[in-house]
Amino acid sequence: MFVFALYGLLAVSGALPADRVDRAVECGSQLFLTTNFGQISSHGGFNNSHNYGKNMNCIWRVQAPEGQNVELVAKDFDVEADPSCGYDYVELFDGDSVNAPSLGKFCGSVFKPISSTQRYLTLIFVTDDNQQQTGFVFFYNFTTEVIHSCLDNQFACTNGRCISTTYKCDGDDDCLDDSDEQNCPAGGGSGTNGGSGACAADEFTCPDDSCIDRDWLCDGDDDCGDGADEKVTTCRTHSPVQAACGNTDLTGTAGTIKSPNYPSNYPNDVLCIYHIIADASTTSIHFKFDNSFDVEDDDTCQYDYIKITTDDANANKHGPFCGTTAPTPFNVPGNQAFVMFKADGSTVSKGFRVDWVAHGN
Ligand SMILES: *[C@@H]1O[C@H](CO)[C@@H](O)[C@H](O)[C@H]1NC(C)=O
Ligand SMILES: *[C@@H]1O[C@H](CO)[C@@H](O)[C@H](O)[C@H]1NC(C)=O
Ligand SMILES: [Ca+2]
Repeated sequence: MFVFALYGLLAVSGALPADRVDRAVECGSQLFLTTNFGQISSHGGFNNSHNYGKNMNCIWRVQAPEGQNVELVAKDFDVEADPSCGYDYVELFDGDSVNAPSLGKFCGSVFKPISSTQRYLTLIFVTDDNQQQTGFVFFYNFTTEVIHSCLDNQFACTNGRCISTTYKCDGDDDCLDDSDEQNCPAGGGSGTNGGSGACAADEFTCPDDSCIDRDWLCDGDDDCGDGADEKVTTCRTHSPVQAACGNTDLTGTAGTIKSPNYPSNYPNDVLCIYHIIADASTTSIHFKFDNSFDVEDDDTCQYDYIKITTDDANANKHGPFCGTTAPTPFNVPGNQAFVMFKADGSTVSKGFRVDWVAHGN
């Protein structure tokens, strides 16, 4: 592990583009923080009553001595609140990179002490271009304890991980020890009707146990009220429209995704879901659309659309896109992204081509 960490540092400092060096000074650090009783603040202006910036994407990694864990305690915490932390958030990873298991996303004004379960803790701070708050100051120290308390809107997995309660009994093993799929009501666990078991077979159970028509899934409207019915993973497992394309995991460092038959017209009634899992060293994925873009136009893109997300409801949501103007290029933080294309039962168009490239640190 030690050798690996050293190698990582050398590799990073050798290949750092200039803009990344600047950004590392502004927020985050390419270096491991190794001094006990340290402090991490969201941005330099914290003490000067400046709110944090727009479109931030910072990373800090703390390294405790072998045999100790990293404990993180908030002195101040104020990050744009959202039920799924979909806009601005702190995310913690139990390891030396963002590829380690997530300990959860945090936003709002409550942050309970938490520790890693091994010597490394990775912390990212991601903000969008809307609404900035005062940010945070964390203290960290090294401890032999494992400190963990999930937030009110989180489910505590048996293995200690905290996941959004919306993932409980949704048919996917989000805890990675399947504890979120245990003790589900009868009728649940199979991927449909996982919530309360009280909804009809052609209905979807929202996290608050209300029932919505399954035709409303992935139609661009937030019918559950918390975004659960518009999540790509929900579309993948619960939508009545079968994924005719995609449904595969795309790996590597770059690729191209096209609508079916592109540049000829795509067919009616298609759902394509691609899950990009880029190489482990990836810190963001860059998306660039071909100018030749044509997806059935509508003011709200309710009929046919493409969207790209990290699948936390509204987190890092790009799209839905439709019409004849290609979306401008953008980055999605982390090494994973979902690309979803949906077409309804009428009016077909030429579609899209989008190239993605993984960027490392
Ligand atoms: C803010 O000011 C306090 C007291 O002057 C100082 O201890 C602390 O390090 C400062 N924090 C930041 C983020 O600059
Ligand atoms: C780490 O800091 C927290 C919060 O100040 C404190 O409760 C805890 O005892 C500290 N742990 C160690 C090992 O110093
Ligand atoms: Ca919907």
